[in-house]
Amino acid sequence: MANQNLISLEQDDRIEAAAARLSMSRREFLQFCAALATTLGLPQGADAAVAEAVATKRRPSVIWLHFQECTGCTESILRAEHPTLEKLILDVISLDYHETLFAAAGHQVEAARKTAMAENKGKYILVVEGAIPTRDNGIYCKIGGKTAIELLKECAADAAAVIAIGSCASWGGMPSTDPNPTGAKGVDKVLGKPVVTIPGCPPNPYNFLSTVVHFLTFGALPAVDHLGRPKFAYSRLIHENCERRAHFDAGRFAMEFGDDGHRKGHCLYKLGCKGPETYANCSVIMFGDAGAGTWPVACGHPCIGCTEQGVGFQKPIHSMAKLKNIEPSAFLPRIVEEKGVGATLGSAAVLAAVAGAAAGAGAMMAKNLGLSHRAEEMEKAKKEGSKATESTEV
Ligand code: FSX
Ligand code: SF4
Ligand code: F3S
Repeated sequence: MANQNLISLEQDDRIEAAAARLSMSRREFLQFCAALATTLGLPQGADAAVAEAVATKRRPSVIWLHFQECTGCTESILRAEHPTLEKLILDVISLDYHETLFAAAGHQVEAARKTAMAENKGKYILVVEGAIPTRDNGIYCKIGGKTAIELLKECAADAAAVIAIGSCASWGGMPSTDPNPTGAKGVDKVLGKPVVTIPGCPPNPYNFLSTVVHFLTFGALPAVDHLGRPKFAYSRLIHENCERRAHFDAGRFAMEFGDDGHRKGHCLYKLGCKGPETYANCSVIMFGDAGAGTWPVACGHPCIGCTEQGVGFQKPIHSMAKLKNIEPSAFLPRIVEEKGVGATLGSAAVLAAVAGAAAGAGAMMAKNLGLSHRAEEMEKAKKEGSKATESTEV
């Protein structure tokens, strides 16, 4: 079923201008916004609001800090292959400070950071990439004479929102691996307050873009779980939507890399796949934009749980995962869903195309993603007897 609101925007001059700015056709631009709305699990009609916001809203100023990390978060955004995903990201935000991307150096960039912070006081988004070393008063990471701890606290003081991008900034990630010689910690621990986290090593750029677009469209960050992770992306186990799930259920496993089961695409659980204990949407929206169907499990490697605190970089890669639940695969229809909510069929199909998935299975996955999130909210609301919270105030 086509979405009338979105189609009516095709004649809108503002949409045409935005599409031209991004070297896209109007149709591509609208399809992309519909896919974003689907990723966010927004209800029917929200895709038009997303398109309008991306086309017309003032870009929020972003200060992007780098601490202990490999710059993979930034790389994954810049290497994105969708038509102009990196262009879109740089179009929806005004990137006013970013050490990797700035051509200038030294005092010049320090001045740019201070100017952007002063001009956008209380309104800018602080994005933090990398863990913060806290041992020995934080001397293991200094920028412009300041420790990471000092710089983080200074930049967070007047930010409208703080986003920790990548597992390092979210909970310490790789730098915090035992014995954690620098005392690497996540942003929330250093600031002493919750922040929005987008874990992954690297994180999926699509989840970052969707989070920023939510902020742009609704003036608030998306609803998050107890670890600060946006629910639209991290409310489901990878195992629930995995393309190899039927093999798991049927007891067909790869036992060694390169054996018959591995060649046939059987389940990687016995090779240490952490999908059953890792919350992320890699199995739904794929990962890395390197082409159709690319994400670790599709490439034949077990998920290492890179998004999951206590799993990624903590558990040995080939040790067996804990099965967090025994729910049937999310490919199967749920029994609690109500009609009229969740992703539209049109936008689900677009996401399937964007993700490069087979149209039927991809549309089913995307449809399920939006609906299941709504279903969870509805179940919670029913239990609490009140309306579910749609977003988090900033
Ligand atoms: Fe690297 Fe980012 Fe991993 Fe960390 O991504 S890809 S080490 S999460 O902070 O740069
Ligand atoms: Fe997929 Fe891993 Fe689960 Fe097997 S164990 S179904 S490979 S997520
Ligand atoms: Fe990471 Fe596993 Fe996804 S290793 S990229 S969480 S499939």
